[in-house]
Amino acid sequence: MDCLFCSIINGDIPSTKVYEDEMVYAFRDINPQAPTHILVIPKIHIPSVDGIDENNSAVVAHIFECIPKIAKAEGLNGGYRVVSNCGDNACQSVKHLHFHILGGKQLADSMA
Ligand code: DGP
Repeated sequence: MDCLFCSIINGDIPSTKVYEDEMVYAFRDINPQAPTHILVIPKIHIPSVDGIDENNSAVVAHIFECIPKIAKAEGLNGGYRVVSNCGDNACQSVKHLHFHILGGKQLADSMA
């Protein structure tokens, strides 16, 4: 399967890693939209939020255990935003489930 984020997990495409364990990989977004912009992804290929089900939701729960630890390590004490774009209307550009962590400044009040 030709997937950009699977290639990043495999190390075929370089990335700036901020966290990794047996289920999860987190790295800096190549086009940061905030002073801190990290992508947190499952190592298994799930195309989007739409692909989460009872067979794979444990990795999603684990991602949400990792996110506060990553945020703390990044010093995001003032708060941060977690976003996952799902599908074309949400402008999802990479079809591998990912959660954006955005922080390091006062973020916009509007999300859409
Ligand atoms: P989304 O639009 O929600 O699908 O977000 C995809 C994000 O992936 C976007 O913010 C840019 C980032 N991205 C795309 N290609 C690369 C890459 O090769 N390396 C890194 N680090 N980030 C990438």
